Amino acid sequence: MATRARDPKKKPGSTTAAVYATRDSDALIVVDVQNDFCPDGALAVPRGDEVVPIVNRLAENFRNVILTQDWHPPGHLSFASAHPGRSPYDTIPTSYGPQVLWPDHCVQGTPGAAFHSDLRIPMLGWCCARDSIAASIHIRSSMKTTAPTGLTGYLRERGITRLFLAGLALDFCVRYSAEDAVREGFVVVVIEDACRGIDVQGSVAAARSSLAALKATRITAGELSAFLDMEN
Ligand code: VGL
Ligand code: ZN
Repeated sequence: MATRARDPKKKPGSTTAAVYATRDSDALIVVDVQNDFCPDGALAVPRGDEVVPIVNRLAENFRNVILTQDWHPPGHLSFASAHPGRSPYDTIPTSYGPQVLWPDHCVQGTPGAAFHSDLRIPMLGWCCARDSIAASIHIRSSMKTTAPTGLTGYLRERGITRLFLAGLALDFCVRYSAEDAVREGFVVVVIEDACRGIDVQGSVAAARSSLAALKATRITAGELSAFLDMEN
């Protein structure tokens, strides 16, 4: 797959432009590959850092790469610390459905909110920060939802119609972004081995069945070339 991203005749140090296997209308959405979701982070996703080299290789195939960033103000409503008497991983009802309460994580401007330092994205198109506005607003998807992130408009303006999703966590932001993207009319492909899940209260299984019900395509990074050949 990685070899398809580049001109096979390219000599080391030559300036030949990359040859992409994907279409202009494709984008790779890299969800929340941030320090707090990696080992030793405040809300570590088991083996979350393993997605980094996979995402780096995937990114070489795309002209359009978008990074999303969980970016909470201090005291955010999704933090258990904002709800006296509650503990991390308790669930509370909200207007948008049950909300798992998290340890404080990805607080704006902290090292935990920074992207993993090994991410290498040659063609970064857009960085979409969620929840940058108010502690009382929760934007759990990177796509248009209860509050706009701007990403849907960016994608439409660029003529992007098909999204390939990777990142953290499969059972929360990747899942909700995939659901909202389908609702917004995008074709959605989840690259499952480029994601890792948190898995609270059966959330990975729930995410898988939701993706299956949405008819979102699920592939592995190693299947990308064959998938593109089949579709193009
Ligand atoms: C979120 C942590 C884990 C969020 C989701 O939507 O802010 N944060 N999963
Ligand atoms: Zn969060």
